[in-house]
Amino acid sequence: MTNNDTIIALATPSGMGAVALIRISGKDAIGIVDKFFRSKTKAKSLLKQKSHTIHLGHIIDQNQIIDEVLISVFKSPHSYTGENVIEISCHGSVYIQQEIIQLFLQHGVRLAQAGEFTLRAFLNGKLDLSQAEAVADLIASDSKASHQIAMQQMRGGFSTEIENLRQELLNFASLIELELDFAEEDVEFANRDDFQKLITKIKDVLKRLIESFAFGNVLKNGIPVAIIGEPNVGKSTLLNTLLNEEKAIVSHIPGTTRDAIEDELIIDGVSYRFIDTAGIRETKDVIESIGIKRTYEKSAQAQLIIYLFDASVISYKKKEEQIRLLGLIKGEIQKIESKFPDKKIVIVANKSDLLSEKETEFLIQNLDTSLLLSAKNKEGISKLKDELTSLVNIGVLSNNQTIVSNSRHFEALNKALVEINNVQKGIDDKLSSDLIAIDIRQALFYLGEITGKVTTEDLLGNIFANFCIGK
Ligand SMILES: Nc1nc2c(ncn2[C@@H]2O[C@H](COP(=O)(O)OP(=O)(O)OP(=O)(O)O)[C@@H](O)[C@H]2O)c(=O)[nH]1
Ligand SMILES: [Mg+2]
Repeated sequence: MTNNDTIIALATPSGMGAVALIRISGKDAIGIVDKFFRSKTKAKSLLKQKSHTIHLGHIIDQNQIIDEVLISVFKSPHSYTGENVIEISCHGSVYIQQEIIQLFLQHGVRLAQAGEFTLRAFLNGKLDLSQAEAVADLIASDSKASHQIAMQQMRGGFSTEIENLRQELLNFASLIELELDFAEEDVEFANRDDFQKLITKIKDVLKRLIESFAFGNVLKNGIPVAIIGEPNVGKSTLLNTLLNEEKAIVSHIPGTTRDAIEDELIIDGVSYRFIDTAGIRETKDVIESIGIKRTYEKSAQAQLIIYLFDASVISYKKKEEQIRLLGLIKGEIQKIESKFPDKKIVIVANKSDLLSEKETEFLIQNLDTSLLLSAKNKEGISKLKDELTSLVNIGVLSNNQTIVSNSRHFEALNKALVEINNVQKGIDDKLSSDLIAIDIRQALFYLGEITGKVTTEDLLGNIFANFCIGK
């Protein structure tokens, strides 16, 4: 990855559109574009224009007008990449886009690699590494929650915190290493009380960030919600109704669903992944058994479980029979609750359309839930959605609490915590300064990996390869 050449890429999605944006960055960006630009009003050189100005004119190749365009000029260091940047807004025909890009490719510009503009921004100190990664998250964000996490990370909240702690730790490392030079005189430059305080503070911050990951990751990728229950209670119908799409096969035959079927849906700005599962029952059918095993696995992985049952079993029944049947349902619910003691289980009664008013009232009085709906007739669905929203605590987000959603950061935070714990142990065991210094260096390394103070070619390659071209 060299940093001296001039790169070009389409920044808008490929294909036809009203307008397209082509971005060029590098030392010679302005000069190269200037050779092929003719202003519409008066002759002017782009090289002489101020930064952050826009110019209307033509892109011309051998006296042929390719397009009428708007050119934005950004001069180093006041640009996204920190280099000279030209942005060409042209008409969104695929032909025009390609003609313009080809023209510059033939005159000393090369095609940018994925994420190369942002990589340059990072290398030129415009962004730290976690901020650069947040740019990719921001582009990929598809819900209010994931957008908020990415924005927060881009503002640099959490990398500033890490960087400050790293600096403090670095100061101590230098003092302790200085002590090594005076080993014979038995001096202590680093105040041990202050050092202990710092280690405790770093540990607390690391732990908090590591814990936030579970929540951040779930919000970013969708909260998994498993829909479970006995066969034929309407699980697949509920999935279809939620998604507004005939995603899963519905039939009156119990045991229709074998494999888990999932899809995403955004409710109130939070993304969920609903998982329809095979109905739970005793069965000799080999394939169905595998499906049921999978139901339990999916439930274990899910953040929330919707336990659905068929409320219509009590219709046209005598009171004693209703009570007995409800007892059976409650027994099933208890079994599920004891199987997943740590999970939030939402109990939902389905097929409310088959109940009389009296039966509905009986149910509501005798159940711990007021979630009664008809998946088939799409009734009572908004109440279920409200329940889900109230269960997901997005308060953490609005509190501006830092949330880690990037698995690379999560890994580095965990490694840093291991090293900090080693430092702590070293202090407790009264190890000599030279041994403690080694652990401190390791912790500094992992903390630096998060903000990009410590980087390797491999690390950068991995991160920026996941970007889109043109960003
Ligand atoms: N009246 C009524 N029928 C429903 C309702 N929801 C589902 N059904 C019917 O119940 C039957 C079973 O529905 P499914 O959605 O396939 O049930 P399931 O729980 O996915 O069943 P399995 O995949 O076999 O475990 C179908 O005939 C549906 O039309 C409802 O709200 N009211
Ligand atoms: Mg089904």
